[in-house]
Parts: sequence; C-alpha cells; structure tokens
Amino acid sequence: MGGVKNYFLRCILCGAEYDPAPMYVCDDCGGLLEVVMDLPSSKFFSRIVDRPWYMWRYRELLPLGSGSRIVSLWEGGTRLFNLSVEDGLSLYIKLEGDNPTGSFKDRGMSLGVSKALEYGFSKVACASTGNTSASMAAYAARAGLEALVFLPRGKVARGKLFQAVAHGARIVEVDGSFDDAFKMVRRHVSESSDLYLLNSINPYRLEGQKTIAYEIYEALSNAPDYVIVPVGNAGNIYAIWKGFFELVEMGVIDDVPRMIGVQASGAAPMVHFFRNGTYRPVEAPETLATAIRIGNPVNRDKAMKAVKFSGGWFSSVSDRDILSAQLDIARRYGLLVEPASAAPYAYFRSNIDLFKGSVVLISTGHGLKDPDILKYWSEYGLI
Ligand code: AN7
Repeated sequence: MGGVKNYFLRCILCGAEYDPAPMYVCDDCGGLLEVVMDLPSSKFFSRIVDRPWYMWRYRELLPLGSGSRIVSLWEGGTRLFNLSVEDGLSLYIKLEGDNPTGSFKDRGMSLGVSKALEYGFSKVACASTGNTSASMAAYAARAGLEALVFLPRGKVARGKLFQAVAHGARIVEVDGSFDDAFKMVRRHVSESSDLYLLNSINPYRLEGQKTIAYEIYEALSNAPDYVIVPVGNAGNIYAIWKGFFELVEMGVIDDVPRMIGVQASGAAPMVHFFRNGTYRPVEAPETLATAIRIGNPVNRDKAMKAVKFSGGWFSSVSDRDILSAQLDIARRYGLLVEPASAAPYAYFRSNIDLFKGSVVLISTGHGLKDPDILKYWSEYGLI
C-alpha cells in the first residue's frame, strides 16, 4: 500500500521516531507528532514552474505514498493580494477563502482524507468550530467515506453547518465548547478501529496546510518578513512555519518569517502562555469570531515552538476590533472575509509601527460563511 515512503513521524517533545502510521500522539510520552520529510534540492521549485497552480504541484513535498489515490477538489493556488505599498512597508493578504469549501482546511483535508483511504479507513471524524467539519464533509463525500462531526451547539456559523449537512455528514451537537466536542470525538475514535481522526492533532492534516508557505514563497520569490495568522487550535500557525522552515532546509530562503499569532481576547490562552511561560486553558472561551472560540488549543506546543523559533509573538484583539477590521477590509479593498480571518488585520492596523518590510496576513476563511454577523455590526454601531 502506498508505494515508496520518504518520510517518518517524530515526537516534538521526546524525539521518538515512528514509521508512518495512523497515529496521533507519541506512544512513549504523549507528545504531538510531526512529519519529517526527505526534502528535494533547492532546484525543486524551478522544476515545477509549469505545473498547475494548486496544492498538489508540491506532490513530492507531501507525505503520501507514490501509488496512493489523491482526493482533491482543486484546493490551494489561492490569491495573494497586495493591499498596499507605503513607507517601505508592503502589505499582502492570502485569501484562503478561495479554497473549494471556503477555508484553508481544504489543504489539510485533501491530504488527510487521502491518508484515510491509504490506511483503509471507511469513516472519518472531527470536532469543529465549523470550517473543519464543512471541509471534512466535502472531502469525505468525494472519497466515498462516512463523515462524523461533533459541533458545539448553537456556536457554529450557519454557512458552515449548512455545508456539513449538504455534504451528508452525520452531526452530533454537543452542549459545551469546541474543547468539550474535541474530548468527545477523541473518546469515540479511541473506541473504534474504523474511525480516522481528522482534527489538526493529526500530523498529516498540517502537512497539507504547510503549502500556504510554499505558495507565498513562489508568489513573492522570497519569504516575507512577517506572517500574521488567526489562532484557535493553533495548528495552522505551526503548519505555515513548518513550510517556511522546510524552504530554509532546502536552501531556498535564508530565514523563516516572524510568525505572529492573533487570538480573540475572550479566547486567548496562547497569549498568556507566551507571556508567562505557564499554560492555562480558558475554561469558558467567548468570542463572536466563532471559528477561533477555543480555550484549550491542542497544538499549543507546536505553535509555541514555531512562534519562538521565528522570533515572533502572540497577541489578542477585541471582538469590536475584529468586526470593525472585517468591515474595513470589505469596504476599503472589496474583500469579504469571516470574522476570525479579520483578526490579523485588526492587530496589524493598531500596531503598524512594529512592522517594516513585507507583511502577509492570512485570511483563513470566506465572509459568506457567517452572514448572521450582520446583526453584530449593527449592535456595535459599525453600520
Ligand atoms: C476561519 O473548524 O478549529 O489555529 O474546527 O476556521 O489551526 O485552529 C477552525 C479554525 C482560523 C484557527 N481561522 O486555526 C475548526 C477550527 C478560521 C478557522 C482558525 C480556524 P487553528
């Protein structure tokens, strides 16, 4: 099954190494696992210039056996928009809402669902604040797999729930937060041998998402100085950093960008962890940016490693700042992003003096997913 393998799994805490397998954490110490790839030379990028502009142009950098089926809806290849060039500062936005189901999760799910087939699973599962479930449901449909999703009741944007139902996922609504739903899906998966877990604790999911970094590099012919990312479960910021780090290892760029993670102030455990060095989950996370309403990010150690190594930091913004940034992006640039995706711009806008050179904001999801936010624009007096 799967042909030649040019990768293995390694624990980020104790360094234990494992042959590729459908596992989520280290057998020895319980730490998170990362995929270690046997990388090609720096000539790789000049060899792929004529390939189609989607995620699988980076086939050799993705951990899937050479004979395995690729489950694709033509994800990746998203726009990198230049917003402004002023006073020695170039500002870009990477529009992950361009993906097939409208969020960056499609990159992870294309690889994750392909792995589910490679390993012979017939069902996939996740807990979700919305986008993960929408994406997993679509890719499972494409692959002919059953999808089971656990959602925090009443806290998922309507467009995302609509997508999961449309694609035929079985939905379990949980009274509690995403963190409670995640506990529940992990228990379910541990009790069933036929259920593959596709939350970002799955190391392969994040490998798909690292292609965001490759695309930014190809579009700019270099790494930017800063990348600003909205943070919930804290997987994507690590994934993007890992993509840049691999480019350094391949000798394609000299340095990784500084990675800056932005949380909503009512759900900001990484900010406390970064500033004080001690980790404390937020028991009752609250924010109107429901995508990042997460109090106990499972990828906290990976995200901390990425941010510290890159010379970056974590910060938070208020819901009011998020909504007003969302409207600003919509009205100034003609781009509609979801609330969580406006958090990087909200942070950048109020801290512009911290930046010089090139800055890329990661806009993680499409604005059409959450039309009910209209009510809050009005309640906050923004429209
Ligand atoms: C639009 O869908 O966690 O820090 O269950 O949907 O990698 O978790 C969504 C996360 C940012 C945060 N922006 O990414 C889910 C889920 C949007 C998102 C994030 C999410 P991570």
